[in-house]
Amino acid sequence: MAVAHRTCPFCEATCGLEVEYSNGRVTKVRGDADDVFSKGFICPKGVSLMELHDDPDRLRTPMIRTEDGAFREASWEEALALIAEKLPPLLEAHGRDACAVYLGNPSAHSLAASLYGRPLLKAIGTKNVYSASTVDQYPKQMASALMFGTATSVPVPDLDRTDFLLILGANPLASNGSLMTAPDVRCRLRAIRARGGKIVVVDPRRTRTAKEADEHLFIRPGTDALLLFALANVIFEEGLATPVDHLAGLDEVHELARAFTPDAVAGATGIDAAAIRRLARELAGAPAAAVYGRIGTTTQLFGTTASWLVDVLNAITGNLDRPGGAMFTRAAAGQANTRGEGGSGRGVTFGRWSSRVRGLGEIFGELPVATLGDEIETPGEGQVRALITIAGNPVVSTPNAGRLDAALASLDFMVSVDIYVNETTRHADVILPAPSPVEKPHYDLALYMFAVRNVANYSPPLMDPPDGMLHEWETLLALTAIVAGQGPDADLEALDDLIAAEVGRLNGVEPDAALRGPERLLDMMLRAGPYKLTLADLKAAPHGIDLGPLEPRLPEALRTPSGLVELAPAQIVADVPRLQAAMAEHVNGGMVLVGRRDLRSNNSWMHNLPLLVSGPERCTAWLHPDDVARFGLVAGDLVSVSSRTGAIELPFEMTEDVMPGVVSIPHGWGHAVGGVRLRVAADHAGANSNVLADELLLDPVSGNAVLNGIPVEVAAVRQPAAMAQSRF
Ligand SMILES: Nc1nc2c(c(=O)[nH]1)N[C@H]1C(S)=C(S)[C@@H](COP(=O)(O)OP(=O)(O)OC[C@H]3O[C@@H](n4cnc5c(=O)[nH]c(N)nc54)[C@H](O)[C@@H]3O)O[C@H]1N2
Ligand SMILES: Nc1nc2c(c(=O)[nH]1)N[C@H]1C(S)=C(S)[C@@H](COP(=O)(O)OP(=O)(O)OC[C@H]3O[C@@H](n4cnc5c(=O)[nH]c(N)nc54)[C@H](O)[C@@H]3O)O[C@H]1N2
Ligand code: SF4
Ligand SMILES: [Mo]
Repeated sequence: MAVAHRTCPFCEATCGLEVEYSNGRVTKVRGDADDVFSKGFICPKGVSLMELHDDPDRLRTPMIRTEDGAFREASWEEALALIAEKLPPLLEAHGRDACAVYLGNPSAHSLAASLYGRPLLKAIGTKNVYSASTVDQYPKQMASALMFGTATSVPVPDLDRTDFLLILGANPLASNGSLMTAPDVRCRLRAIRARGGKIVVVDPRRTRTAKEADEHLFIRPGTDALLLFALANVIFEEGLATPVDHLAGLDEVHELARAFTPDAVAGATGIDAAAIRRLARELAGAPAAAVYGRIGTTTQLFGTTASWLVDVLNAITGNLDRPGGAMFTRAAAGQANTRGEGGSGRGVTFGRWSSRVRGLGEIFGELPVATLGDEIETPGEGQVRALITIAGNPVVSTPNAGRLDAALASLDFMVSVDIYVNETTRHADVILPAPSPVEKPHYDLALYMFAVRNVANYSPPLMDPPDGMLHEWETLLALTAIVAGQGPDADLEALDDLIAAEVGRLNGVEPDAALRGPERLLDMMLRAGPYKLTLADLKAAPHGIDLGPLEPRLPEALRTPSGLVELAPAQIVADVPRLQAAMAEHVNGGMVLVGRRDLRSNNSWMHNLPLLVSGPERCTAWLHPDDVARFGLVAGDLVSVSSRTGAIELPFEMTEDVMPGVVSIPHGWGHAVGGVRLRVAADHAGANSNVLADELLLDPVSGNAVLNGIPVEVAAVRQPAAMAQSRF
């Protein structure tokens, strides 16, 4: 038996795991007590690494779809040869845009995708690049890029030193934190209160995080921007503003905030004006405070505007870039705002091209995934006819799931790099599997850019992939060679050398000839990074390297052309009239849908692991008792929830933890569809909530999908066995 220490790849918390293994099996997983960042913390998903490694449904060989729609196992040679036979002629005949790519969430946790995804996209040369980022955090990254100059210049709450934390639309006790890499959030939150600080949570649900907080405010979904503007209004009007240095546009923001008085927003938000005034004074008066918003504030109608206002508040209360406030991480590798001189830069440009059917603007090189179905279904020049998915399950994760499901079935050719035959990959002609997490190298290139401490931790593979299986980075290289017309037997080492040379050139360092693959690239990025680390340094520190608490970085961290924090970016300011109109519309009494995460889920893909999926059914609709009564629901009923795009039926739970007028359903379920190979998940199928998400509802600034605050109809569906009387 051997023991090794490695970083958990399943969520953004980057916990250290202690893994026991022998003969190709993982025999025990526990938290690594010596990990410099997580100090022994682990959650049930980390433990389930063992079950994932063993899962008989996890693919070990490529799969090819046969005439009758079933899959058969194939060799790597055969699978790659088939792709080389089908894909290049399609590109030749219909142009590069005919092939779309969708990158899913695990790509952000994967060295292979982080380092070898870009070369593949470049080789395809398509503008049809999609990812989970447009059903997630792009509004925050867009606002940050406009204000601070790069997509990864996202201020994170300095959890370990703050005295006042205002959390909107995030439930880190279930999600373990996002755009805030912080293992063991509960412990860090408790420490805030233990040192006399205060936590306020704003959420249409009373979440586990809200229950840990000093105060919870219910908010009508989609109205955070109104609340945040009203907080700014009070801070300005009462003379409480203590703005940080290096700001441009302060007067403009002050002017814009005038309309959003607490009284003006109270109706729409459902939060009374006195509570807003008090919150503003507390926020402005705390020695150090941080405002933090996540999924509930990004995946909604005002995603970019709300994300922007979070940092407007941090800036005008003097908390941007100060210890205990919202600070900029300084990652050891790959972060754009650590490169070059600093202090100013080129900034970012959006909308460099647009989607063909709906004319939606490009954002960070991608198009909004909410329009992928349009691009597949609409005939004409540039129609998408082929799709490559990499670690993604858009049929469950993206809006109007029913339509996208049908659209995928109409493709001429589809390749998935994935570990399961699931709701999405069942449409693929070829599925190329990836090794298990313990068979891969791991380094959280992206997530360390948003960590609440500066840390770095590298995990080499513990064991080799099964015989003949390519490493995921080799698979991406093989696909790159194929779309570049080099055929299925290209010299991948030569291609990797080219990529290494390019990464070396960009970083101003020479590749280490003793290394190859992702290790060679990561080593160069570390050496070029702000701490001048090497891969060897990280290998010598299996519990990670602590690079210290966050330090003030302004103005050095800025990459805006002006060299200032752009407090009033034109693209966002232009959206304010729409917000003002929404303030007047308010509360129509209709039901709206919001999501919900559970500690033992991971979006759509960990429901095949018994340890995580067992227990009471979790895919239920939460309804407030007033709504239960209003819709005449009794125990044993199912509830039907419908929207413009579709309808689902599922069990309901009556709870005062959700506000009236709001129904909460978790995403990531709906596994009872033909052709998937998810034998455990099939018994806990649940319903796919994204059947209800409307692909036409977007945050117009970023193109990000609206997944929270979707108008729906709710009705009782009486079951034959239902009791006449409620058990509540
Ligand atoms: N209604 C609603 N919808 C949502 C959300 C919401 O809050 N509400 N959240 C959104 C968010 S934040 C996100 S990030 C997206 C997620 O959207 P997706 O990324 O599309 O969905 P996941 O469920 O994360 O799917 C991950 C896929 O990766 C595969 N996989 C796992 N590990 C590996 C690996 O090592 N290699 C490879 N190649 N594949 C692997 C899994 O089998 C699965 O197919 O969903 C979004 N959708
Ligand atoms: N266990 C588990 N952990 C995960 C994931 C998972 O699926 N399961 N997914 C991972 C991923 S990909 C991500 S992006 C992160 C997300 O991390 P979080 O953002 O912390 O995710 P959620 O737990 O969905 O919390 C979002 C909260 O927003 C609330 N909300 C909905 N609408 C609104 C609104 O209009 N305003 C406000 N103020 N609140 C609203 C919801 O009720 C919910 O409590 O989690 C990651 N971690
Ligand atoms: S919190 Fe996230 S990183 Fe930590 S063990 Fe759980 S899934 Fe893994
Ligand atoms: Mo996400």
